[in-house]
Amino acid sequence: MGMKFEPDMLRAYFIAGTQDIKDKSKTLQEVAKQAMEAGITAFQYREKGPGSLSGSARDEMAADLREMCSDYEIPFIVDDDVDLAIKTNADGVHVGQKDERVTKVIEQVGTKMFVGLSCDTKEQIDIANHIDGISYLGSGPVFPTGSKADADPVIGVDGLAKLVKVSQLPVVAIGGITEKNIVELPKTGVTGVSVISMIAQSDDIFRTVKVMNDTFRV
Ligand code: TZP
Ligand code: MG
Repeated sequence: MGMKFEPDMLRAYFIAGTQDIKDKSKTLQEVAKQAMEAGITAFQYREKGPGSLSGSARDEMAADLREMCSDYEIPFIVDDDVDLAIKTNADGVHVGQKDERVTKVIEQVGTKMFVGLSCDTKEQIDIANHIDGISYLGSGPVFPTGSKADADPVIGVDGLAKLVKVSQLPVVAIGGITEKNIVELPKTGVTGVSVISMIAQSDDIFRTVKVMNDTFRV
């Protein structure tokens, strides 16, 4: 049994895989460790797309990051891979609409870890509201993103606010969030933000994570 889900975990949520570290003088472990030192509230391992690891290299990376999350007492969440989540004893697993079916994932691991689901339409949220075993929703992309080649259309700040109204679960915003535009998000009712490049490409991870935490601290 992993860490129990708390909405606070969504405040400063860092998502990353090897492909997101563009400055190859740094490793993902180094960037993740700095982000943890700086106070991220959750980490999701998302090894996907060009430049990502596979096989045993991926398993070893996952094991490293899992251990670091335990040390820093933040949840380790695996994107779209129930087997890897089980292997690493993850605290959570996150799936999208095009990934493994969320009801199947809940059946497989719902007693052992929490489950997050990406929803970017009201219809998807209506369905999620009626599924027992989902802990939080991720909604976006709020702004244009360069981190996901097959990202769905941008929903904007107003679109996000409409989704939060419909959701019975806490919502974390995703997609194109920066230190500039993050100020537009608390008014939508989201619990926090999940980001890739804002941290992975930051010139000062401590400042960046502080902005995230300060924006959403209750
Ligand atoms: N899902 C929707 S947008 C996105 C994902 C995984 C990428 C977010 O990356 P960034 O760099 O924070 O825009
Ligand atoms: Mg996915």
